[in-house]
Amino acid sequence: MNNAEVAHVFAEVADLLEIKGEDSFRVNSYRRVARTIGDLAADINDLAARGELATLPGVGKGSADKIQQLLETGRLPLRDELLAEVPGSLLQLLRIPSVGPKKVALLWKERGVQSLNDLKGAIATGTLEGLKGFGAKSIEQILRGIEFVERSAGRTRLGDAWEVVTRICAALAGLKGVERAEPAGSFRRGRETIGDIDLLCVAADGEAVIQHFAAWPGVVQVLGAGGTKGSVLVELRPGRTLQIDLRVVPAESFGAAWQYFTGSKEHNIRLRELAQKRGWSLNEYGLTEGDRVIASRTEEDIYAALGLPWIPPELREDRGELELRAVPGDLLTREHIRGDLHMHTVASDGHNTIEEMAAAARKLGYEYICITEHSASSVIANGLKPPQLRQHIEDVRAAARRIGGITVWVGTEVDIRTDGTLDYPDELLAELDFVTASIHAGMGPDLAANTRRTLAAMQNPHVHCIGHPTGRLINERDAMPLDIEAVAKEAARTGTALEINAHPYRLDLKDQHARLARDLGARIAICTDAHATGQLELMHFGVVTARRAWLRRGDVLNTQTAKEVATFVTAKRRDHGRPEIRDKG
Ligand code: DGT
Ligand code: CA
Ligand code: CA
Ligand code: ZN
Repeated sequence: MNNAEVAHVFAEVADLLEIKGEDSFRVNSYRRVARTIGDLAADINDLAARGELATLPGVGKGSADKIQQLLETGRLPLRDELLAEVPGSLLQLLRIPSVGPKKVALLWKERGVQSLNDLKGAIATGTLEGLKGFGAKSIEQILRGIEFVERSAGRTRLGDAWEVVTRICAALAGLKGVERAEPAGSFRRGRETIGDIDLLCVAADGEAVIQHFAAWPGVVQVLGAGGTKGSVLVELRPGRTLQIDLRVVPAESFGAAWQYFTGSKEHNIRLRELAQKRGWSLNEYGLTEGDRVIASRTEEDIYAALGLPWIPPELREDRGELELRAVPGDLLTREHIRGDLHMHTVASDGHNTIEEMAAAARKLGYEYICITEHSASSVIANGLKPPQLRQHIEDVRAAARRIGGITVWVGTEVDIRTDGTLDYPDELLAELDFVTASIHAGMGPDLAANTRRTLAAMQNPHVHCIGHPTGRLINERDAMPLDIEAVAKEAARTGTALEINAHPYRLDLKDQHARLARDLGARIAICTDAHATGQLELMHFGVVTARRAWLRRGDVLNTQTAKEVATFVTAKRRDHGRPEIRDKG
């Protein structure tokens, strides 16, 4: 089992215990273990082999034994015992954003609800009437939540698919007689969620490759396995499968197949129209005129024959890319990124020290990082009260002097309160090198209120970036309603950056919003929000999202040098005070 799978089992146990009604201390200890393992950079199996499980924060002897047992047997007896008492189908209900274990327990114990379908039935027949916490407003919210769950069902987050796809492609490429193995489809285009995975490979013996593919250890079901095509389900975590299709194609038409199966369908339709205008046809075997093959070996050949530059997969969504005469040479790449401006350490809810984060960032080739702990309102995230922040500033500055080869700044991820004010006074914010302001609580359904709150934060001269602006959690929680246009314009006016939070559960701003924000003049910062050293590598997903937004190097704040970022910070402090103050001056 990998880290994510182990974390999932512990999180599920916590949910089951809470639904059952166990005391919150016990529930939280399982939840803490789940979180620690989920954020871990090292492989849990390695730690277990070295007998170091109990050294992890929040992991005592008892939990260490349970992890060990889970790794050895793939089972946790406590989970099985709980599932004998609490219907497992209740866990579906937890996917509804406004429903937590306490509400699930009420629904189950008071109204006999055991599944999502039961809940829909109970709402339709009015059975929930009189149940505490289920008034008309709350039921409306639950109905919206059910609609959201059904909408996101079956789609897998890009980050969750990443590891399995990378592993399987590497395994295929290593097989004898396999020339290459590549992902296509929405995965290659970097969409935030993936319906199924489409893989292509060139191989001497197609049938042998498909047989290998079907016998891969992660496969839980073989849907089909022939001479040129195989289709399987792999288990991402207990109860969650992902379909992977593998096609073996001839080397001479690999480019045509890769182009076709990368999509998007809309992009392909437009491309086929261009071919048809010339009297040609285009399909997964090639671009042809009658029996004559015009292009098929590489994607570049196909696009060139149609008078187009090779279009990067992230752009293939029929959003104007077929009108491009040339793809911008400075379309953002991971190599352009010089630093990361949003990360946490053990000082709030992170798992590594300042030194460890800095060393990991230096290894990635970064020139600078900024440590941004949570503020006091984020109690569960162990946010810092003002005196603690003052001490923390000293700590980071001292660490920065010890660490060579990278600039280490001290900042904060300050909470934007409901009224738009911030969690720290301006004098304290003024001491920081970079301030990200985020909404973590009270994300209401009111667009005007959410927008006002965000604009107010940007009007503070000490706020340099808005973190995860819409607050969504992909497949878990919808974005809060927000006037992106107004936010982007104010960001441009005040010299405030907007974040693309690179965590694959967030990707917030999303691609289309980031593109709009840039078009309206806003600067974008792409940051990982890392809570552990390994998560600094999530930058990749932020860059993919930025490419889908057509962002270029100059659009992104953290492609700039440390000196230029510092200039961005001082420019805002100088030019964009609170409007009422500036207007008087
Ligand atoms: P997904 O799996 O829902 O996240 O999205 P895709 O884009 O991976 O779609 P999928 O798996 O159904 O098909 C993979 C690619 O194959 C798709 O992006 C384009 C191509 N394709 C599939 N069906 C058609 C079609 O009817 N016409 C054309 N032109 N291309 C198609
Ligand atoms: Ca697909
Ligand atoms: Ca497919
Ligand atoms: Zn954060």
